[in-house]
Parts: sequence; structure tokens; C-alpha cells
Amino acid sequence: IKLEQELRQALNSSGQLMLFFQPKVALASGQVTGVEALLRWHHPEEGMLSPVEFIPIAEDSGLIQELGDWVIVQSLWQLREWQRQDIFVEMAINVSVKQLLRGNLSDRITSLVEQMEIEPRYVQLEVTESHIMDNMNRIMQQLQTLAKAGFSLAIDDFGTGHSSLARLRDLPFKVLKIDRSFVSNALKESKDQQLVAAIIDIGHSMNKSVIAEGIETIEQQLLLQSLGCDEGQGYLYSRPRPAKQLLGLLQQGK
Ligand code: G
Ligand code: G
Ligand code: NA
Ligand code: MN
Repeated sequence: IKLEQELRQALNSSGQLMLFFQPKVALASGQVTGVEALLRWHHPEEGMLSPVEFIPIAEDSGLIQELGDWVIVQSLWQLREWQRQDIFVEMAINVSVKQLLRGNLSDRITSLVEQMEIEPRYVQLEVTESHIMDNMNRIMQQLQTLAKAGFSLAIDDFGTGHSSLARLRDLPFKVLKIDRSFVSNALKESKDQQLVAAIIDIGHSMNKSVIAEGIETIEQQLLLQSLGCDEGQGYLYSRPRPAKQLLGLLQQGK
């Protein structure tokens, strides 16, 4: 309850909530293709809190709607700032299934990108696999509306949920993100390596682009490259950082 009240206050005051951004790179060229926005809460007493500590509280209390809106507005604002500096990358925003179930996400985000003069194809929404199948019908409808409006959709933490492959094929996801637990084990266990190879092939056979998260070493990068993975994300390229600290990296490829 205390954390919930404090989160409510954080939303109404300035400076406590902030977004960090982590680059995604094309494995073939090394070019930065996009960034993922990752929420941070600088709590006055507890210090920096990870979203895993407060997103569940936000989801249970309903605050996730307001918090999710804050994240969307801030990340679109940053995307527009970069575009003004002639930096065109995709902005990936994590959305909770609770935000999708509310039902008007597509309308709200569409009106925001219109106001800000951002093309929706630069905006990617990441939805965690494990929560999708629980509410399949309503979520399917929301995802289709978002895809029709031109947004790009990614299925996050793939491999940790229990998706039906038939359903997965029919959902309008453009991108499949392999959960980082598989990436970190791929070099240690040949079974995990085979699993990663299989996930990449499944993704491609469904016409999806595949990104591996949690790449920390050159060896992991080389392995994923050799398996035909399209993109990578992880500490090898950059930790999540404030926008200012990423400017150099984003300008490099230009
Ligand atoms: O760096 P990391 O600690 O940022 O993120 C931990 C988890 O929190 C990840 O599963 C990530 O997807 C999730 N997360 C980060 N930012 C957001 C956000 O803005 N909204 C939601 N719903 N989840 C987020
Ligand atoms: O669930 P989601 O995939 O959105 O989570 C992203 C999480 O992974 C964030 O907590 C982010 O800080 C973390 N992360 C990003 N890159 C790496 C990495 O290379 N190694 C590890 N261990 N964590 C990472
Ligand atoms: Na994510
Ligand atoms: Mn993930």
C-alpha cells in the first residue's frame, strides 16, 4: 500500500520516474535499428527501483494505466526529439496486457503520434508472451487494431510462456524476442543452442523478425549471427542509459 501511494505521488511529481533506453542492433551490419524504453523509478528513500519491483503493484492497483500513458508520452517525446536531430530509429515500448485489455490503447496512441507527427511504423509495442494467451480473444482484437494503425508489434520474453504455435502464427506480431535466459545458456548447453536455433527457425517460418536479448559477449553474438538471428540487444552493445548518454552511439551510424 505504501509503495502504491508513493508511486501515485511519483506520477504527479517530477523527476522520480524516468526512462532509460537500450539500443537494438542489426546483427549483420552492427547498425542500431532501435531502442527499448525501460522505466526507472528513483525512489526518494529506496534509491533506484527496477520495474520488476513496482510494475506488478501498478498492475494490481490499476495505476498501470496512468503509468503506461506516462511511459508512452515520454518515449514518443524522446523519439520526436531524436527525429528532429535526424536520428531515425524504432522506439520499442513495453505495454502490459492490462493496458491492452482496457481497450482504447490504439486510439490513444494513434492520436498521440498524430499530434507529434510521428509515423506509427517507428513505434514498436512489446507484449510479454506469458500474458497473451490468457485473454486471447480480446487481445487478438486489440493487437489487430494496433497493427492496422501501422504500429509494429513484438512478442517479448519468447520461450517462457506457453503460446500455441497456431495462435502465434495468426497474431500480427512482426518481431519475436528470444528471452535472455536462452541466450545466456546457449553457449553452455548444446540443447539450449539447439532450442535457440529452433526458435529462430520458427520465427522465420512465420515471417517474423527475430531478436535475441541479453547478449553480453562476442561469442554469443557470433553464435546468434551464425544461426541467422536478425537483431540483438544486450550489455555487449550498451546497458540501458538515459537518452543523453546514447546520443553518440545513435549518431555513429549516420
Ligand atoms: O531493465 P529492466 O529492469 O528494465 O526491466 C525489467 C522488466 O520490466 C522487463 O520485463 C521489462 O520489460 C519491464 N519493463 C520495463 N519498462 C517497462 C514499462 O514501461 N512498462 C512495462 N509494463 N514493463 C516495463
Ligand atoms: O522483459 P524485458 O525483456 O523487457 O527485460 C529487459 C531486461 O533485461 C531489463 O531488465 C534490462 O535491463 C535487462 N537486460 C538488458 N540487457 C541485458 C544483458 O545483456 N544482460 C542481462 N543480464 N540483462 C539485460
Ligand atoms: Na521488453
Ligand atoms: Mn524481454
